[in-house]
Amino acid sequence: MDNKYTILELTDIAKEIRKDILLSISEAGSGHTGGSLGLADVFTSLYFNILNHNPQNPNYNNRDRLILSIGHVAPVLYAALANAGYFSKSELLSLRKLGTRLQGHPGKNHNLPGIELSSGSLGQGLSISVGLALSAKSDKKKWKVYTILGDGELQEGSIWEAAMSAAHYKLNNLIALVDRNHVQIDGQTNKVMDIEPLAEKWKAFGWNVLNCNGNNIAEIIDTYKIANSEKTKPTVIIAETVMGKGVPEIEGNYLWHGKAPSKEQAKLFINSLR
Ligand SMILES: Cc1ncc(C[n+]2csc(CCOP(=O)(O)OP(=O)(O)O)c2C)c(N)n1
Repeated sequence: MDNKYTILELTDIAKEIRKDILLSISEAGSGHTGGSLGLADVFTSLYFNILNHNPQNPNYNNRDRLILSIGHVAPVLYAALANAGYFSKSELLSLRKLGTRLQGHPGKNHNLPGIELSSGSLGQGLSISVGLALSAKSDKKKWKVYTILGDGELQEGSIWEAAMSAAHYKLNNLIALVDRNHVQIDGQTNKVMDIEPLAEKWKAFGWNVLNCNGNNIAEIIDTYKIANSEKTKPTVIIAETVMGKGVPEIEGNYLWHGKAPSKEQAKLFINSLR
């Protein structure tokens, strides 16, 4: 995509996405607020700067593929897609309602434009990304695969099988980002099942490892640009984020992993968005 937005404009878009996350989840009465808010800056950077995509022609062959492995943060994906113009923003209020295209986890068979993968069962997205990246390479295509992983999700063994094969096949067209918010459904990752030393693990599996502040849009964009220049290895970006980022009342609190604000709370949270 063209560099048509300034960092200030992207910051405003991220705020709008956070607002839409809070409105859609509070309307639904259930959903994953914390991780969705924490990833708003990453999704803004991807859909409004990094990805080659076209909301008017969502399935064109040479588009980059955004693979959301942690399907539970669907609200941030839906809000980013709607703000990018894939579908009307009013549809965001149908989140999790019976029979709608915006189910609690993304489903390809619901025909929502921009959805590349049905996900929600943790640990599968990286293997699928490896398959996609391999097929792009063997077809000599230029498109890339951008995968979003959770830090708690990395406790799934299947992630590491995929990591091993991505390096083996030299998939430099695969860029994964780990949402390193240090929490998961039951508490802090280092208490539930420690994943450190994380950068060393990915390096040992043959990956190019980059770090960034996942709530700083300028840094996220710069880091993806560096990742895009890698010639031989898959890249992982370990993005430090804050669960619930933007809403001071819930920042860093794992209890907001899967909790919805009431409509009254959502109004207060939207007013306090920063
Ligand atoms: C295979 C599988 N096991 C368990 C779950 C239930 N689950 C959904 S999200 C989640 C926690 C994931 O942690 P993390 O990746 O850190 O996401 P965050 O809490 O930061 O949103 C769990 C255990 C699932 N969706 N899939």
